Amino acid sequence: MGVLNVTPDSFSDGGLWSDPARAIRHALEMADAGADWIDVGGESTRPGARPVSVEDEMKRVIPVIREITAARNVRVSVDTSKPEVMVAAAEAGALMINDVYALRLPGALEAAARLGLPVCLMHMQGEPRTMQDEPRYSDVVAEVESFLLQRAADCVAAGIPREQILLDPGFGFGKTVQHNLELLRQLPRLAAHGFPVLAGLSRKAMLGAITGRDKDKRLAGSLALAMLAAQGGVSVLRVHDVAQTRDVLDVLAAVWPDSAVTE
Ligand code: 7PJ
Repeated sequence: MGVLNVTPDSFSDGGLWSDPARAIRHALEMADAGADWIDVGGESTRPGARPVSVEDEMKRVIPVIREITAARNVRVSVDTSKPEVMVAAAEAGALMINDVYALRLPGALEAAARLGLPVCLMHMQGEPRTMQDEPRYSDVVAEVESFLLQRAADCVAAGIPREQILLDPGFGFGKTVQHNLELLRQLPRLAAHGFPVLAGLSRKAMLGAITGRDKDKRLAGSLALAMLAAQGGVSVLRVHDVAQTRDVLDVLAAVWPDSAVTE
């Protein structure tokens, strides 16, 4: 899954693709490089980021989704928490809802269920503005797991079929480096529940902490994490560097044919 942030202030490619024509070109490059999904987001979830209005988020993402789906045979997911944006994105051709709030905002669960699209439920402790201030868990893996399973049960109760639900531990969302590493080590446990697991590790701050490198120099670290996550049973990798990640997965699939990431 290739990341397309159509925002002025995202984690690692902030502002780069905020011009729609450039954003679309970048999305098509990622599709040609082997992305099965393009994840289009119009609201930054970076620590400290400001909220965006429904209107502004729509203006950013809807034309881009429309153009990507018209130009290439690639599936688009929409990275949003707002029910209005979910509905408009689906109408524009989006085929999955990726929500860092796991459909907890008012109306989001009902909107997603009505649309009948697959949903990715992500764990986040707190909210983006303050989530990295002092993340605390008594058992991070158990807490993330039980939150995600409860949200999945809520989705099923709302009418979303089990097969349409993906789980994501939310690396970097209200977590210290140690929390992230523990979640990474325990991915097989999360994957054991039968829901496909999605992981976003690409260029994240934990790599800055581990390697000491700035965001634009985290490719090797990101690829190492992609390999580890794939071996941990992840089904979808949300990444910035699609071609290079493809190579990693091709190598992994050659060595261990059964471990191939499916999307
Ligand atoms: C994630 C996401 C993630 C899911 C972002 C960044 C931050 N959605 N949106 N999982 N991260 N599902 O790309 O660094 O990890 S925005």
